[in-house]
Amino acid sequence: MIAPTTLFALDTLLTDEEREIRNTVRLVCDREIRPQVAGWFEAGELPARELARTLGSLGVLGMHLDGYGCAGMGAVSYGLACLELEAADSGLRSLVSVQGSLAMYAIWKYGSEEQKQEWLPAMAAGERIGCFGLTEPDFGSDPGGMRTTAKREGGDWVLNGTKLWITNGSVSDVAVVWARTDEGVRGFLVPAGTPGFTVNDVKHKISLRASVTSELVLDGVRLPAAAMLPGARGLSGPLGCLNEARFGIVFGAMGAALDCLEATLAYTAQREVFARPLSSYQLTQEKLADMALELGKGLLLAVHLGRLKEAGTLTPEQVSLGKLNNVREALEIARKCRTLLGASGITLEYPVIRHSVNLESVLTYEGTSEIHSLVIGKALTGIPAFK
Ligand code: TGC
Ligand code: FAD
Repeated sequence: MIAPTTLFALDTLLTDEEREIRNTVRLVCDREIRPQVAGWFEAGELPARELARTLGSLGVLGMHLDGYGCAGMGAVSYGLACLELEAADSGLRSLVSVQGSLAMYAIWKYGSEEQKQEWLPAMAAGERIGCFGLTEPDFGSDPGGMRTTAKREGGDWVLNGTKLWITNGSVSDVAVVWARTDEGVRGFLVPAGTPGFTVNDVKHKISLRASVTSELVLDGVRLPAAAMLPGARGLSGPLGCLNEARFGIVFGAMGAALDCLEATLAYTAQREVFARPLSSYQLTQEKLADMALELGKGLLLAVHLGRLKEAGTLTPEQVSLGKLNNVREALEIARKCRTLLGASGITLEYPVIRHSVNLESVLTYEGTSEIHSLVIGKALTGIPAFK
């Protein structure tokens, strides 16, 4: 018997340091997260503050950024960390993606020196949490339509509007909020507790239950001029952050798929049907082979995109290729694994149904599969078909 990643000799593509990082993240997930994650999912609660400190000590928060207490690791190392985190639960990877690739990245890339000094070291350590408010109730795929406004009043900015579906919202110390101004879309740092800023959690989720999802309400929120991110102008500001988080998902989704496949290989080896192990039937083996193939292809694509990112040549369209393929295939793998587990597949005793319903969110956030198809379609034809 050979493990799916061994079949593809994936390790031969990785450096010693990358393998070590992957193994360390896996170890911490095995020890501190896996034993509890199904319980958090069932309860719909996440000990986010405690987890952020654990993840901060592990060094994965903003690990691909340089300076300000960040680890400055390569893209493949970051991707492998996302893979291991998402093998535990997509909600955990979401916490890390939003903290490191969206909130911290926005400050790191577009912030003033004072903003970086104030927030980044504490966020890298997991002592402070950030969220990223782009989506609104009526504008998800089309953030360019946003209604949240920021208006100048004397030396201050006054923000009004509502953001929805915001990961980490109610556990955040700072929200990166994108708003329309007279000079186009700009980003603002809104500290928790600012008068007029309220946060309400989204309840009754069936997916990503081990993740905090919130509504941010900005009602006359007054901020000093220094709260604006000076380096981000226009929609390219927030969209530039999305490239980072989408890249993490290219690896992360394969982590969820790998966890499903490993659980299913173990299950089908011990489950007897019609007096023989389920794994001994040709129909089962065809499913297992197809899943290992898609998993391996997705991992090879992820590492390839990671190497392009490290070389500084990765384009947003290439990130879309990875996000579209790997989330779509991970969801297919999770569903196929569920069939092999039979009735057991619908319980939280196994990770498969949890990954499957989580991946429904992953398919939608960070650009829906349709949006990524359109990005690729535009690249191939030169014709934007969004509108
Ligand atoms: P469009 O006119 O094409 O572009 C406006 C400006 O943005 C630039 N641009 C990008 N820049 C950097 N990276 C990208 N990927 C970019 N895509 C576009 C573009 O060059 C232009 O710049 P400039 O200087 O000329 O002004 O914009 P559009 O309004 O037609 O929209 C294009 C579209 C549909 C692709 C974009 O709006 C889009 O990606 N929509 C999807 C929105 C989305 O993904 N939202 C995610 C919210 S965050 C989230 O989900 C977190 S989930 C939690 C977790 O990660 O775990
Ligand atoms: P819509 O944009 O209304 O799309 C509905 C359907 O229409 C989709 O199938 C879509 O593909 C399709 N569609 C849209 N436009 C087109 C088109 N031009 N052509 C064809 N089909 C189209 N956002 C944040 O800003 N920060 C966060 O931290 C965050 N976290 C999230 C966490 C969770 C659990 C979830 C579920 C979402 C999160 N989001 C976050 C929001 C997420 O980015 C949006 O849900 C996503 O961008 C889609 O927007 P929407 O839900 O409004 O769907």
